[in-house]
Amino acid sequence: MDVMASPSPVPRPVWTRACDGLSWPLSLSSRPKVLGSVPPRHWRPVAALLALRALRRRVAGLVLLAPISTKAEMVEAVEAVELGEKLAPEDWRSFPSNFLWGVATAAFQVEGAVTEGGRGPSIWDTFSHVKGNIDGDATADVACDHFHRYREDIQLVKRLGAKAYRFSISWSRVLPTGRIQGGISAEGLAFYEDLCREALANGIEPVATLYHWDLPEALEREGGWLNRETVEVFADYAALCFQSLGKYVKTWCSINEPWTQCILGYCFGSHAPGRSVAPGVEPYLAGHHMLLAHGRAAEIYRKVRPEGGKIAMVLNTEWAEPQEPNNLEDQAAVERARAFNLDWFAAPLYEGDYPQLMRQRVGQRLPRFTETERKLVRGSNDFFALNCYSARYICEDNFWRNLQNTPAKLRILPFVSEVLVQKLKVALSADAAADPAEVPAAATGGPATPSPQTLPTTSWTKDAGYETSIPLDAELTATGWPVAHYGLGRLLLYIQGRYQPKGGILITEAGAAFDGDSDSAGPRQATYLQRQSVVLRRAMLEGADVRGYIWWTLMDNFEWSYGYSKHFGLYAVDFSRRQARTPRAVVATYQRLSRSNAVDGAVTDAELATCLERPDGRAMPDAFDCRFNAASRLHGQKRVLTQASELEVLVEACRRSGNFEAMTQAAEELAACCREMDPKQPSREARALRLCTRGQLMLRRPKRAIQSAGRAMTLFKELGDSNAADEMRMLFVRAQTLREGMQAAAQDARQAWLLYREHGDPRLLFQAAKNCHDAHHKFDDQNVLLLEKL
Ligand code: PNW
Repeated sequence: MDVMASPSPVPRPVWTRACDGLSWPLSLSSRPKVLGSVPPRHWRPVAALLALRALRRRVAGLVLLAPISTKAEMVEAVEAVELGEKLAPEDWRSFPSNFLWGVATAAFQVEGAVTEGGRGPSIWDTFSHVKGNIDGDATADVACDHFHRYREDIQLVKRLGAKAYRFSISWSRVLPTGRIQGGISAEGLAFYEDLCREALANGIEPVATLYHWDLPEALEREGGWLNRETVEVFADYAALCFQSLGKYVKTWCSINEPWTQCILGYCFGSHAPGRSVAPGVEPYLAGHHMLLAHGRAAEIYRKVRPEGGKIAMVLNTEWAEPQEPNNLEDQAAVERARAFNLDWFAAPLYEGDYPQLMRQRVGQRLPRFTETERKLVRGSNDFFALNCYSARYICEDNFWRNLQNTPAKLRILPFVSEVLVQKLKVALSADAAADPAEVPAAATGGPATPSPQTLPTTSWTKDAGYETSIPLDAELTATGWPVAHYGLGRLLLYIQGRYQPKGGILITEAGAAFDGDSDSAGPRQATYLQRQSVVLRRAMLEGADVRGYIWWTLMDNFEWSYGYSKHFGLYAVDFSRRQARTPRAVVATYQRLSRSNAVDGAVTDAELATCLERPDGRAMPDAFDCRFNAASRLHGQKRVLTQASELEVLVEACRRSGNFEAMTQAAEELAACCREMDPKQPSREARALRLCTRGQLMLRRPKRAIQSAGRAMTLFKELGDSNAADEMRMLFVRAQTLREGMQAAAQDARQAWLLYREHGDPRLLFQAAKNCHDAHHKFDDQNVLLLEKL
């Protein structure tokens, strides 16, 4: 079942639910009761909350806990009390006693020793040795030298007070050719056995990932994840690992971040195996095989599983938040973002198939599960393993929004490898001088470049069809990911609501890298960790069943295409001084957190109360959240509402809640519906068109406003309502003026944009974006008048 069909599964926060069904007037005697029921220990959060709310609404001089005289104040107090009760049990700071604090690494990123003990090469060895693929042309040949220093590293984990160490097994270290038939490396297996024993001897639970992106190169040559056979080869490898390490490891991760591998590896080509030849086909195929491979591993594990043993596929996503919460198109874009990221893998695992929305948009290119495969995959996760680093604003993908968001996007440009730039140049250039031979071919870390004629016409990006942006003032981490803790909380609640995962949620990765030396980066990381713990606790109090939190990463390491330039480590590693490890400021924060197993005492109740809210304070309007959201979801599924009466209710609901975007769309549909289904009721259509014209003008959509005003004018004339016809004429003229104004500004914007494309001066880009913005907002003043009429 697609989430779009069901009403929002996440329970709405208690403070918006608190007043449902509250009837007014409340008897006077209930007033003291309300306040009297606040146990003293809750006064502080209640007071803090009242103050916060009062501030937010700019109500000057609301005296805390003073006699309440208005309904609004009463409602506020009731909400606050309930919130206080729920959020502030005396020990809200404490995590459950068995909460798993951990730290993570991955084989390729830390081990080094790439040719020792008979280890075979992996696709990442190949990819990273191609000049231009990795920032600074770094390789992971030595990395942190964890292979030789794991004992020392386990001591670092111990010093943190961490209870778990998540590491990954290098497939080609255990099976140099990827296959059992190619020989098992005893030395490779022994390394992981020693590592587990060392961890356990130090009171640390080993959490093992079978596959963290380093596919044996030998398998890649046979098609890698595009080859169905890899599913069975992986199953054999998994069985071997369960057999030799099963006595030590009770928590298994099968495959790490299929999304990242599929998109960066098979769509953008910025990760191994560096493919972007068929970005509308290969990512889906690779992902499909990864799901099946996980399913087979889980099936095998069930047969040998020891007491308490569990396995899950590790999924990653950023929280997707509509850039403009009132904008229906943005809401739809958010639905797409969810479907094409987390739900792409979570829906098959928990619901037995890809999201319906994906099926609709990808069609035949999206593989299908047979009945047996569906059963294999569905229910194969013993817990929900989640990696989450950020949140983003999502919006519809069109020229204007792209342009408007360009300055923000310029801030988050990731590392673009030389190889990619070169490939793009060749692909886009019709110029025969560009020599495709300069571009590495498949065997050296990426397939041959497509010629302009064979440029792919489909891609995951197009299928997903959404744009991401971030506010210009948002704090960014070194990888350009916005710091947005609320996103983690909302994501956890989304997962809990939609998938209700048995075995709870284990955060298998979260963390941040910051630029600068230890002095500047350390404290920012420390703050980051502390805020994460608050959001985590809050989401848990709201019902998210989170069982543990594993920080990425123990120490700075080979950060994939970024080489050694991004520092996620709790410990800094000096790669020029024999990989010396030094604790960052965040270590002390981590230690306090894991040892006290509680949110720091300095964190206030108010911080807890607001930590799920987006920083700009914009929230979904109520009607959007419930009634309208449900209807718009239906709409998204093309189950168009055909009854005029249903649409009328919808229009009214949106109008009341001030959701003009949605109201306008619904009114537009209502008008169309009246024309088609009820041609005998021109007055109904005319009324809908009037509302819709006003809305379109408000939303600065003059072209549509001209159309609807024109038709409404004719209808009102026919109906003999000259007042209404006059109003429509006036709106018609206004729409025309608006269109001219916008066209002029649009031309300016395009001009600046083209100049920027030609000269590359970013100031021109900003100019273009500003023109674009001005064009959109030029007529805001006039709209105030319209607003009053709605
Ligand atoms: C994850 N993206 O990778 C991995 O699991 C880790 O190995 C990695 O070091 C960590 O996050 C930090 O980057 C990702 O571009 C890499 O969206 C890139 C993306 C996402 C996850």
